[in-house]
Formats: sequence, structure tokens, C-alpha cells
Amino acid sequence: MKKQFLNLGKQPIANRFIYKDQIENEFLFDLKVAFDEETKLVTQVEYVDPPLMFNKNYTYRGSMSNTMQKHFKKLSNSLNTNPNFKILEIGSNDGVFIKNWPTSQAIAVEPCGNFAKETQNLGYTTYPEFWTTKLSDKIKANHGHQDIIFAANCICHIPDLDETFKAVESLLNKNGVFIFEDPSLAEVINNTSYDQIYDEHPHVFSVIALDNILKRNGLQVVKVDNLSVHGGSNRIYAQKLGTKVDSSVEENKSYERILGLDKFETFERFAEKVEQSKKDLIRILTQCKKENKKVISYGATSKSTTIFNYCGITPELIDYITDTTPEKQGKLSPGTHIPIITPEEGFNESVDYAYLGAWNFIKEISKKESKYLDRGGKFITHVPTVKIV
Ligand code: JHZ
Repeated sequence: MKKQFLNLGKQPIANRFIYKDQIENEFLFDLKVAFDEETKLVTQVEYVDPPLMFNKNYTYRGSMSNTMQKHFKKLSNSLNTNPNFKILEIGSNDGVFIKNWPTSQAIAVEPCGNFAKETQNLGYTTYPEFWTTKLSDKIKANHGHQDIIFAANCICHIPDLDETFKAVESLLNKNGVFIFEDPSLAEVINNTSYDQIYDEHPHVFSVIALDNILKRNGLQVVKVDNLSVHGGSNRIYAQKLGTKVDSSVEENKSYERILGLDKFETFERFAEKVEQSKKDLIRILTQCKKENKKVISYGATSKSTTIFNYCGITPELIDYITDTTPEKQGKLSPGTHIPIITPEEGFNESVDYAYLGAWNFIKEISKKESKYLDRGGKFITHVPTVKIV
């Protein structure tokens, strides 16, 4: 049974950056978050229909940061040890992971038509569809069982996890491995990073919950890597039931039990911290404006859509957002309609404070913007607590 613990209010589609004339018809939904007593899954009360989010107009490009380019290259090099391995990627986006593999070895699945075309153009067989048991059967008939099924920041986007895992189990070789990365619930709780919750993230995973749901679908968690990317993620290795389990699984589960991720009360306390974080962020931004400082936002992220809409942050508090993604530039942020411009145009001498929408890339950004910091420019973040850095 799902028990609600957090209400993040009316929210738009997090990655649907819009033009002025689209404001009137903007889609809004109630973003409410719950804990499922049976599986221990943190999940939304009601899910947004996937085609509303993932379609030919999707704007998020995984390859927009050097950190992620390097991250996927390193992982591919470590996995690609046997040239006969067959690998399939679910949610291949703009090819940031798959491009590290030969086209003869790898298959892509990507429901966003614009990005499916990109991996097709790179030479990869690409299925422009959502991940379902029907698609998995079709791929099995066309290409046979797979040795590795990979997904990065994709599985937590899919409402029906039972269907997803059944589809993986039936396509995986007997000794095959399903590897997937998603934000870690432990990190979200530790950092009050409630902005990891938006329409595209119907669930935030603990290892405990994942193992429960995988097990009822013929799979189990066999190893966990804790990663620093995207504000703290877990890389889960799952195999068919009966396979040897690495000690990292129990280590992660017992840490999660210490944090109370298997108990509803933990999330009630988290909701109180979220409320406080909102108050603190509004206070800091209002103070900057009172002092006539210029405040912008760095990175038009999905995460900042949750923050801006939950906290009611409009162009009155943040003048504009800079972002390197061509598909976002010249548009308005979803819901609170802050203009997005190029960094060349907007990240200049006039900026006093930049709220880090892309706080997860703070290291990469601080290195890149060292001149800004040297001349006294400051960043504002809410992670792990609201502060000026
Ligand atoms: P970033 C997306 O979330 C959506 P978002 C998705 N649901 C998901 O799960 C995660 O990614 C993984 C820009 N940028 O990665 C590029 C700069 O402008 O935090 C991006 O638009 N300058 C699939 O949207 C944004 O910031 C820079 O120097 O929250 C970062 O988005 C850098 C490094 C980034 O994901």
C-alpha cells in the first residue's frame, strides 16, 4: 500500500522547455510522493503518462558534460572484455554510452524519436520504442539473448517495474547481467536533494526496494557500486535468481536500514527538511534581490524545474538561466517561465550570484568558471543545505 509523505505541488513536464505562446496550454500535474509498505519503494502517488515526457521533442542530452562522457567511456572499457558479447542499451539518449561500443555488438532502445535517429545515424540498430515485454520478445526473435543489458538514468523513469524486469529477465542470457544506474535514495535523503523527484523520476531507488521487486521477477541484485555522478547514484548489477551475491549488496542494505529507508517515519522527517530547504532558498534569493544583486541560474535542469515550481521562483528572483544545450536555449523554463540563454550571452561580468541548477556538476563547473569565482562571483546551492559557495 502506498502512503503519501510529500506534496511538491503543481508541476509541469520537467524537460518541456517552452516558447511564450505555449504558456497557456502548459500541462500541470500534482507531484505527490509516497512510500510503498510492501516493497519499500519510494514512488509517486500518480504517474505522468510516459509519451507526454518522452517523445520526438525531448531535450535532455546526456553528452552535455565531460564528466558523463568520461564516466561512460570508463565503464564501457571495463565491460567490453569479450568481442562476442552482445549488449543492449535501454534509453540510449544521444548515444553517450553506446558510442563506446562497435555497432556490430550493440543495440539501442530509445523512445524519443529525435535521439533514436541520432544513434541510427551513428550506425546502431535502434528500436524507437518504449521498453516492454513485447519489444523484448521482438528483440529476442531478431537478435537472440543478450549478455549485457544496460540502462543509465532510465529504469527509474519507467512506472511499471514488474513489466520492465520481466522483459529484461526473458532477454538475458543464463549468465547475462543487467546493469543499471540511477540516483540513490540514500543520497537523496542525506542531501535533502528532493529535486531528484520530478515527472521523469516516478521512483527513487533503494537497494532494498530494488531487490524486492527484482526477486519477484526472476532476478536479484548481485553487486552494487556507489557512484558520485548525478549527486550520488548506485550502479546495480542484477542476474537471474540463484547467482552468487557480492558482499556489497548486504553492505548497502544494512547502511540503508541504518538510515531508516525501510520505514515510513524516515520520509515524514525528510518532508519536514524539504519544507525548511524551500524557506531557506527563498530567503537567500530574496535577500540578494533586496541588495540589488544580479542572480541567475546555471544549468536548466529537470531538477531545477521541481525547485522553481515548488518554491515559486520566477524571473522576479532569477533573471535568466544559462545552459549549453541548443534545444533549451531561447525558450522558457517549465512552469515558472524564466528565460534560458547561452552561457556566452549570459554568464558575464554582470552576474553576482548563480544558483546551481546543475549542482551535481559543481566540480566541473567550478573548474570551468574559475575566472568567475576569482573575481568574486558566487554560486548558490541547496545541497546538502542552502548556502552561498
Ligand atoms: P543534468 C536529466 O536531469 C534528466 P537534469 C533525466 N531524467 C535524468 O535522469 C538525469 O538527467 C540523469 C547544462 N550544463 O545532467 C546541461 C551547462 O549548461 O544535471 C544540462 O542541460 N553547463 C534523464 O536535467 C544541465 O546543465 C555545464 O557546464 O536534472 C545538466 O543537467 C554543464 C556541466 C551542464 O540533468
